[in-house]
Amino acid sequence: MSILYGVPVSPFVRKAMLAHAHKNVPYEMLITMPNSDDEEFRQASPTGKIPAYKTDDGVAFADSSVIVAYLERIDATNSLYPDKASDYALALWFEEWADVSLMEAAGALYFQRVIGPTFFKHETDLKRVDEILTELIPKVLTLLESRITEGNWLVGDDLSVADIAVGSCLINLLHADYQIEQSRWPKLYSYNERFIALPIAQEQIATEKGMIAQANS
Ligand SMILES: N[C@@H](CCC(=O)N[C@@H](CS)C(=O)NCC(=O)O)C(=O)O
Repeated sequence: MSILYGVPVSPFVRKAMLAHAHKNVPYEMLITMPNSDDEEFRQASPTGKIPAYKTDDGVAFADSSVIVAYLERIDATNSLYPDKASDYALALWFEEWADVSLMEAAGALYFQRVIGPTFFKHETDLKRVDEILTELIPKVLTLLESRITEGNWLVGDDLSVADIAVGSCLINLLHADYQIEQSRWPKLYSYNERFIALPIAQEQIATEKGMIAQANS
């Protein structure tokens, strides 16, 4: 069976887990911290970043986008990539933007409020949180609001890699107790509700909440 290296509370590992769950592809999770010097993990991830992966035929690599693309090639059911070329491009754009820009804002808040205090015993930097809340987050949420169209999901009516990547960032906000203002970002508010209600998201959130509660106890 394939091996996923990482920890579920990492947003990029979460993205890989959500893709496996959506596509019903089984895997074994090997709990691995970023920068672990485990040899097999480093074979897969020379930079030490999580997630990393080893396929059931023994090929190792890292990066959530690579892992999701690999999954699609081994099992095309519940496809995460739209067929139409322009929709495919749009989905990849959302994924890239979420992994970089949305993650920069949502990940910063999640680190300050959850990951730092829970797993590294860092104190929350309230000045930094203020900057994140007043500058970083409104900018990305306003952009996202402007890109949400009529369909159920970000690119049309089917869930795609765009939703898996953006949704992974929205789960950061949920853990960090950030409420999306309905009056300011109405389309995003509804989109977030829809994503969080998905059974795959609910299951992922429950797993992560369990880990966070255990680390805090
Ligand atoms: N582009 C990578 C980013 C992975 C990433 O930055 N992972 C973080 C954990 S959420 C990490 O391992 N950080 C450790 C480091 O940068 O040294 C992906 O999509 O997998």
